[in-house]
Amino acid sequence: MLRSKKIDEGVSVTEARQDFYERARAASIAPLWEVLAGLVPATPKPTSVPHNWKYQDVRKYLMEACDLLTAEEAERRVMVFENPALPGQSRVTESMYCGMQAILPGEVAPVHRHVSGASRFIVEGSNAYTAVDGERTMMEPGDFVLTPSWSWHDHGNLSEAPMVWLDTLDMHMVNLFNTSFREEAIHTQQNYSRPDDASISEFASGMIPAGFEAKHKSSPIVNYKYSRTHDALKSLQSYAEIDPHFGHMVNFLDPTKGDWALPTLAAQMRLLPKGFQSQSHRSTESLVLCVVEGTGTSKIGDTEFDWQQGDTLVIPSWVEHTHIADTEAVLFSISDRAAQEKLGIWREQKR
Ligand code: 1HN
Repeated sequence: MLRSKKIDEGVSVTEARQDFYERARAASIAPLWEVLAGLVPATPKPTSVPHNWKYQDVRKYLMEACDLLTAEEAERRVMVFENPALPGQSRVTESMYCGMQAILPGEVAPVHRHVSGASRFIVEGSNAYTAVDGERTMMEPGDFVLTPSWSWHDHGNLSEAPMVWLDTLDMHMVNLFNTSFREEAIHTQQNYSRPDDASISEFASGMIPAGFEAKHKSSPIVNYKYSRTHDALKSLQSYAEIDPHFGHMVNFLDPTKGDWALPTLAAQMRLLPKGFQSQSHRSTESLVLCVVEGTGTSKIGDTEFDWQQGDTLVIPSWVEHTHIADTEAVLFSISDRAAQEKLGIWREQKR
């Protein structure tokens, strides 16, 4: 038998049905057929919209915040990227949180930890550090730094200039499940139990310490240094066939497990040669891009966004996009793909 009706057509409302719905609702019971099409859309229907936060605008607000309060007062002096379609929710998309944090010379952002896992992507400055569970790393532009779930972390700036980075956290996923815990340390700074960048020496060169046992689901590497990432991209560019959708791209992985560096967030870095135009792509991940080097234009859905160093773009789920590089460009990206893959729900479509 052929079906006589499609889900999207809905069900007509009669007086008797309406009366029934109202009585049921009063008992906290509701008819599924009134909401089914919206609950289970045929394709993703994000509320969030594509956007580009121009770094020069963001920086002005950050520097104004620096005049108004200290990093310690704020705990973290961050200006949050709020999707224009989701104001007041601290969401860059439905599932992702992003913001830019500034720390001035001599300031500290005190030690705390939370269930939500985080990453930093350095945009401006040098010689400021993050310390994670007893290991300190000095950060430079392009570095990708992890503060895994429940790891103690604090930041400090030993330089003469502000440092600015992009924070990405998975707290909207954590809060969906109501699994958030948070703790503040008594002191503002940690004792260092290992040499600076010990995890780079021990885990980022194709070997791991014998007998290593993973303590958590994230990579043990604290800082994926841009000098190494850039090297990898340049090596690929020198001989490898370019991917028509992604350019030359590397994935930031946990070398002890082969999975993404964080269990919920997937980070990548791509190099787009001058004049490169990517073929159209979409996937179910919410993707945030940050421009490391170069200039170009991205068409995201129907909107074109010109970008330059420090700009942060967001591509909601299932929105088709292409990138054009006017100069050689390097783009960092971070998304909820790692969580989606673990749930078996990630999809992509290449054109
Ligand atoms: C946090 O701990 C940091 O450690 C940055 O730098 C942003 C946003 C919400 C909750 C915790 C950080 C954050 C955050």
